[in-house]
Order: sequence, then structure tokens, then C-alpha cells
Amino acid sequence: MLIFIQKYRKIVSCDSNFMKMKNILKISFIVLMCIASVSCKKDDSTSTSITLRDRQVVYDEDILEIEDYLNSYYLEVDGDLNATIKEIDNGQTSLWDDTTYPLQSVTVKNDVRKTNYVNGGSADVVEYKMYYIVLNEGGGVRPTQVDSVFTAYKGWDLKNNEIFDQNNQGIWFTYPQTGQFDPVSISGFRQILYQIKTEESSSLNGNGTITHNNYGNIIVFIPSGLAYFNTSIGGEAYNPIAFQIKLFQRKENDQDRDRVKSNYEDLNGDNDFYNDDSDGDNIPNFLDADDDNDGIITKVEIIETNDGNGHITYYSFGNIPFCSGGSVKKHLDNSCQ
Ligand SMILES: [Ca+2]
Ligand SMILES: [Ca+2]
Ligand SMILES: [Ca+2]
Ligand SMILES: [Ca+2]
Repeated sequence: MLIFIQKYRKIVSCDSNFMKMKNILKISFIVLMCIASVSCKKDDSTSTSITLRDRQVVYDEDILEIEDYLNSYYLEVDGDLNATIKEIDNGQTSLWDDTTYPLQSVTVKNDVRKTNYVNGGSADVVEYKMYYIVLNEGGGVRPTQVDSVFTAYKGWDLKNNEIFDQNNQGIWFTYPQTGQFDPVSISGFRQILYQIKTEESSSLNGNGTITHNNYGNIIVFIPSGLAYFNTSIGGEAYNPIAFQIKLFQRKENDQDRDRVKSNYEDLNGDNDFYNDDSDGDNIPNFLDADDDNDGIITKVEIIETNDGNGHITYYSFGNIPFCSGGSVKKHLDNSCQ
């Protein structure tokens, strides 16, 4: 696995947009490798330069570095709300004290998973604080964790304040990863998008470019434990980083293809899609094609009409009926089909 990391480092030194894009795409693999074991390093002499460190200790350092940065740098934005952050040299107002674009924060857990099962979470117990600045909330919809999102972005490290990753056109990310090559963003990147909304509209220009209107635009400061941790992507290992993210579009998914959109399968509404498992079979509802484990797949249980000639309609989620005398929708109740 370490060989993969070493090769990968060479890849990200390339300068094409595609290769830059790879920086955040494959991070789920890398974080998993970080979590996996120090034993990964035994047979690879090139890995000895990076020691696997305790995540809480690293976070405690990272958050101090981030707060120092926020007090030492200030924000400039151009007419398109492209951000440039510079070191204070003449009394400018720090990011920490900026009232035009006020600093906010949210505390999250690392959502990288070892598997897509209910109990597949990583062993990372750190409560990560992420500071963020909303440049524009956006006029569209707020994405959920399991939607695909189309984003442009710019990433830079806080130690040198140098850009290491940029995509101006936009790229789709999908989480969780259900295919080996699905693009997945880092945990801190995807978890901040809930704070903004997608574009209000977009239009195709004559030259083939797309103009996005009133999209969500955010800057987030990410501890390394929610980013590249012990890899050297983004400068050095264990460095906190920042991203400016422009959220253009989202796409609702139906990961288990049961005709219930995944974003309706967070039954308790806590934005954690892995703790909703109606039948207790360890497969969360949004990945479970038979949510109540009664042997009839959900897609069949929610048929509204079927004329026998292949013309089938399905209930919208809100209209799926309950079983007689039941208290949950019938596809979640194994006492009836
Ligand atoms: Ca579904
Ligand atoms: Ca939930
Ligand atoms: Ca289940
Ligand atoms: Ca069923």
C-alpha cells in the first residue's frame, strides 16, 4: 500500500488539472492506509520519514496553528468572490476579526469509513473543529452527505500559504465510495458543504463554457486529521490546510437502487446515514435494497401501480403507505409487504 502512496506523490507533482484533481480524489484510500497499521511501513524503507502519530495530539497542534493563521492573515476577495489570503503587514483586519465575512466554526467527526457497513467507522475519536467563512450562501439547495456534488476549488497549505491544488471548471464527487474509482473528497472538504447551497441557476455560453449564478462559496480551514494527515499532499505531513470551495450543483443518489432517494433514508434526520438500519442487518438503509429484510425488495414494496404491461409507477417517499395498524412505512415494516 505504501508503494501506492509513493507513486501517488509523484503523480501529484504533475501540473495538469487532472493530476491536481487526483490530490483530493484518492484521499479516502490514503486515510484508510493511515488508519490501517504502522506495519504497512515495515517493508518499505521510503516510508520511514513519516511516523504515524496520535490523531488527538496532531489535532491539538493543528488547531493552534490554524488559530494563529487566522490571527495573522487577512482576506481579499475580487468581484467574483475569488479569495486571496495574505499575511498582515500593515494593520489589515485579520480573518479572526473580519466582520464583513465573519469567521464561523463547526465541530465534526472524521467520517472516513473502513467499510460501508453500519459499524464500519474509523477508530478516529477526535472531535475536530473546522473554522469556515461563507463568502456566499448560494441560492439553490443544501446538499446531504450522500449526494454527489459538483465543485470547483482551490487548496493551500497554512505553513507556506501556497496553493497545492486547484480546479476552476468543477468536478463531481460522490460519497460514500461504492465503486473503486469513484472520486471521493477528503472528509473536511465534504463535511463543510452542508453549510452552503448549490447554484441558483446556470447557463451554457456560446463558447461551451458554463456560467454559474449565485452558488455557494466557502473557505474552510481543515485540521490534517480531516485532510491528508501523514501524507505529504498539501505541503508536509500533519499540516492543516485550507480550501475555497464553490458548490455549483448536487445530484441526488439512490445508492441501493431501491427507488427511495438516499437523502430520504436518514430516518432520524441527524445527517448520519449509517445509523439508520431498520432491519438491523448491519447494512444502512441507504445501501440496503430490502430495508425491512422481509425478503421483498423495497423497490417492489413501493410500487403504486402496475398495469402488467411493464408500466409501473412508484410512490414518492412521502406517499409510501404504512402497514395496517403500523407506525412506519411498509417498506420499513417486515409485518407486511
Ligand atoms: Ca435508496
Ligand atoms: Ca441518521
Ligand atoms: Ca439494513
Ligand atoms: Ca422489504
